[in-house]
Amino acid sequence: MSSGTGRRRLGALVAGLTLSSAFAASALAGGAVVTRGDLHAFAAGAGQPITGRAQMVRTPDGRTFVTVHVEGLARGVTYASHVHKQACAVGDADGHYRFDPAGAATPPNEIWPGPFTTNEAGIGNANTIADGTAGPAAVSVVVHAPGGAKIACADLE
Ligand SMILES: [Cu+2]
Repeated sequence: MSSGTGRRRLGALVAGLTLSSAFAASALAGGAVVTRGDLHAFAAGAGQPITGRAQMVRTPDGRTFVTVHVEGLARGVTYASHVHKQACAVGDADGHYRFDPAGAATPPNEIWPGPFTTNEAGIGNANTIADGTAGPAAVSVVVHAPGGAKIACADLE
């Protein structure tokens, strides 16, 4: 009698382990969604040979990583960078992407991979991790000059 109970408990334990490892495998197999694009100068940044790239990774566990690498900027200057809600060619990428469109105009409701300060070669790197999966309107990354002007943009595709 007691050994029968033991076997049922063991059976339940094994079933539970099998279920949890199956879940872990599917979560790993889920994969991340990656969008990226090259930076190019906007009209306000014309004259500066701005190049670089931006990348967004939407992770299976519901976070969003954004990285930006920019070259051709002034040396030792701090620039702002944000995820914007329109393509670069549409109204200079329009305004900032927001998780909640009616919410705050700052992180964590917006995604800001910056500010960042360039090195002596005029190169800047920035990254951020947002809690939440960016929606389909998170389509571009804009770099702003210290005064706020939009000087460069990358379409995330
Ligand atoms: Cu911006």
